[in-house]
Amino acid sequence: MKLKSKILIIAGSDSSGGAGIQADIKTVTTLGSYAMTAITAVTSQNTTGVISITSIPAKEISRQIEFTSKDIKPDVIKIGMLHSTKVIKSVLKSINKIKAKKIILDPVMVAKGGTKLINNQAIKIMKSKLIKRVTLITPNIPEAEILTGTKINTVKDMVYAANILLRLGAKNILLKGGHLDSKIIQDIFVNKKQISIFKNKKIKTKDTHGTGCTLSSAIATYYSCGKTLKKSCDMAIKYVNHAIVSGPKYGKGHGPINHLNTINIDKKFR
Ligand code: PXL
Repeated sequence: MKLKSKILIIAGSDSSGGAGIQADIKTVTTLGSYAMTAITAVTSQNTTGVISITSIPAKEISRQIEFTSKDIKPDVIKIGMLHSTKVIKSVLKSINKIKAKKIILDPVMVAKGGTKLINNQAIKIMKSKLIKRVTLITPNIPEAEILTGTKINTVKDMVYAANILLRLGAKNILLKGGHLDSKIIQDIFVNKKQISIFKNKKIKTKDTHGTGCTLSSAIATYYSCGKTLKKSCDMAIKYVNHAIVSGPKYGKGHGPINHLNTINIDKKFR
């Protein structure tokens, strides 16, 4: 199979393999593209929770981004876990230096088990500087609540929060509705010109570890292959849904999804 495109993933490592860099590489690879990485932190975890987080020095994160990109230019960058102000500043500097244009940001804040993956000071700079530098942000409801200072209980509240994010400088937003209590999940795609709602049946399972990482990496891959952002979101949501349905039921806690589900692999989307 010929490789379709090149993606640089800037994110944390999840030793359990379901989220973080591991989920990102599996997704990009499964969808037929070439994955490169800049690791921001190493987490020790299993499906029941995170026991420790070790930061990678900010300088080393910048080196991974800049030196790698200098040789193999990524078509799209996906950003995941950024735990400190120092790390965000370095990443901003590096993506500016390499003149990155297409960037998907998953504003990772809390792991499934409840462990915080970013500190409060870093959230501030994500809000004031990073959001406006990227092409698309993909917050879930708790993340959108923190970024906008609003409470989200309905789809109307989601639209309201997305508009605040637009005012903060976000160009495109995919606000994921999975945390609302309903049988249908409504994810909304918003920019200055349009609001689209993707509706999908909620799948009843506790095994959803890494869905956010997987979704943003799938979006990055489809987008790198020339799909529009909206279409990329639509296709990525379907990919994640199939990965959840075919989950391997591993572990005693929040288990991983099946990145290798073959639904879209053979389809020529480029
Ligand atoms: O799903 C968010 C996430 C992102 N990045 C890393 C993680 C997790 C969740 O556990 O471990 C490294």
